[in-house]
Amino acid sequence: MSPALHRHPRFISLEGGEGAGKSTAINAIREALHARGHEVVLTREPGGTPLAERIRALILTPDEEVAAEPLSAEAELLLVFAARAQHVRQVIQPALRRGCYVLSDRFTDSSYAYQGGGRGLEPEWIADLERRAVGLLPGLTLLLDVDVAVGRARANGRDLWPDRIESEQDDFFQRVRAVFRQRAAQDPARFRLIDASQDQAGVAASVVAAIDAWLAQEHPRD
Ligand code: Z5A
Repeated sequence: MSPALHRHPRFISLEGGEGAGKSTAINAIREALHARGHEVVLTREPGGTPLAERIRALILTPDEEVAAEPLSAEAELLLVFAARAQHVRQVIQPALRRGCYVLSDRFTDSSYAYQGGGRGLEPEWIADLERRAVGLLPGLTLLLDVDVAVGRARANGRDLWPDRIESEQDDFFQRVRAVFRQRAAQDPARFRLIDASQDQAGVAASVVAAIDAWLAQEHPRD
């Protein structure tokens, strides 16, 4: 029998496509939790530990800059899970044991969306890796949802070179968005869908309202 997934109430993830505004939103959540007296650990995926950040570089650096061969979809999936296995054990679980809230910019839902939806790998394989290598589910996941063209235009406005995944075409990102939305619809107890087409202040207000409602529901005495 494969191991079970444990959903932790102090573990919160943010998900969404490119340019959805996760960076601004995560800072607004951190401030809201701090203001309520909670200790918060902010982290991200792929990455979050020195070793996992090195794996992140392998995943995101354009192929020609790493080696004279393309990274296969299967190797990409195993690399995101190698990074996550380290991240969970080195950072997330210890912080949760200390009583902190953990806010992660992306987690396993991104693997279902990008490697499952985008690359076409089997969700059953991802689910098996999730149970065996991770074993942990966020208590709350905020999905920042925005039209692909809008998100990409925002990201392109930053004047940075696109990384290996950002260099994919629009149809890849449409499949990514569809999987995120499908997962949110299938698990309404965990997901909150945030309209990320609003301006930054509007998105920040929506995520903080979602956090407040969730704290009141999960931790009525906080
Ligand atoms: N990946 C994967 O494939 N599998 C996995 O399992 C995991 C990840 C965990 C790196 O993630 C890549 O890893 C990602 C998925 C893959 N690839 N892609 N594409 P990342 O989170 O580091 O990269 P990202 O999603 O591409 O980050 P991003 O584009 O920076 O998204 P964001 O954090 O949501 O955006 P932002 O930095 O907050 O904002 C981007 C720009 O838009 C910035 O100039 C803002 O000022 C502007 N912005 C933000 N919000 C707004 C609003 N509301 N209005 C106007 N302008 C805005």
